[in-house]
Amino acid sequence: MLPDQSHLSLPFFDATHRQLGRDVGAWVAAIAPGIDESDDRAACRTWVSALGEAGYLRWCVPATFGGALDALDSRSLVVLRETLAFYSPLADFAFAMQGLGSGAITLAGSAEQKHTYLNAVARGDKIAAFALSEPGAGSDAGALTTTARKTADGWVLNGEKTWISNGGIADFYCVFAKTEPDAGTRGISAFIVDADAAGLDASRHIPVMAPHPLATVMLRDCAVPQTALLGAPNGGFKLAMQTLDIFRASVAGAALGFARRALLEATRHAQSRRMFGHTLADFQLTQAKLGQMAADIDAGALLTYRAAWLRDDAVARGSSSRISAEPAMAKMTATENAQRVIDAALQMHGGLGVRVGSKIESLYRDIRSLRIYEGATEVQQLIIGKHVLATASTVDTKGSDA
Ligand code: COS
Repeated sequence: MLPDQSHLSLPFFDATHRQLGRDVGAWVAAIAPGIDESDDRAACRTWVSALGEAGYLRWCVPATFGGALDALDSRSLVVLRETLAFYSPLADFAFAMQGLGSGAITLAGSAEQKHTYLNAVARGDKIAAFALSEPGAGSDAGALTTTARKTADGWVLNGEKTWISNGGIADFYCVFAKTEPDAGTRGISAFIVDADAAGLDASRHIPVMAPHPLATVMLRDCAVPQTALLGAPNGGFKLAMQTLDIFRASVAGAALGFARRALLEATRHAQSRRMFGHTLADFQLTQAKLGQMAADIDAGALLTYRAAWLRDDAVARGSSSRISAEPAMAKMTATENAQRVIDAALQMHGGLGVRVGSKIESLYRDIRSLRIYEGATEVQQLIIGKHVLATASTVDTKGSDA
């Protein structure tokens, strides 16, 4: 089963995206059925190796350090995640976390850091993780309390990071910690901490409704060398936000993959299920529902492709202007709409939809966390709202009120 990829003919994409979509679709369709996903951590390791071997992790890093293209290409990330998610949420997760976990190194790493980590990420030899959230700092990321204290040899980190994707299986963590505790968001720095660093404990696995590697990471007098500092001292908050700006559109891509799969499952079910002497698809009630689902998916898709295109276009033009509101709109709309689409698809399946082990039942669980991680819907609203306020103040309406 190959998904309909007609959306790749939209002008947001070029021939390389269309080819990438076809290639990864054929690849993942062939390999997914053979991968045992009953143990999420083992499955993620398998997916990282497979994605690395097939060359798809090269889209997570720039060409100089083993990547496919000179710079991260948001549209490729969206195409890859949308297609992987259609077949396997864990394949998508494994791919995405290699990008998010190494994104801060791509943006701000020294040549040596990039050489050490990015090449290995692209091959699938090192598993990456992004460690920002804490028990008291989720949406309010700036409230984090993990500290990094300067010593003669480097830094000593203390604190608790939680909800860390790939926690427990990662080879390294990009950790955000306070280096100037009284300076708010301007007192946070980023560090690369290897998983085997003394004082790092990622053994507390967090079980969740759609199982994937997730853990709490304790840092107790965790000493790292001076070279572990990532980017500018006290520039960590902005670096975290910039990293999220890149990957939020790709979360939207994953939501599209889930939603497209749910729509296909629902459509096929409606065409074959008989009731009252007809198929389910014969009823206008069903047709209206399918129509709404398709439109909801396309609304999220267009915002997603726009966000990715805007960023790629800015990079191509050498523009450093911030693009935050559009990825936020994409993530919010695509994930919220996907939740509604999957719920409608489940309803259409009736009892079959809630049977544990059915595709719709697992999609119903898989989509839920996408509305929370990498910035909950409410955070996206905040980002968009701030943008609206800032934009309004630049518009001059004098003389147009008469
Ligand atoms: N790019 C560059 N700089 C950014 C930025 C971005 N996307 N977003 C914020 N900044 C800068 C601001 O310009 C500001 O800079 P100055 O200190 O120079 O003025 C600074 O960072 C602080 O910004 P702001 O005041 O907007 O920060 P807040 O503490 O109000 O937080 C939100 C803003 C809520 C948007 C932020 O905390 C956030 O994104 N939270 C969600 C975190 C998240 O996604 N967690 C999931 C982790 S991965 S599962």
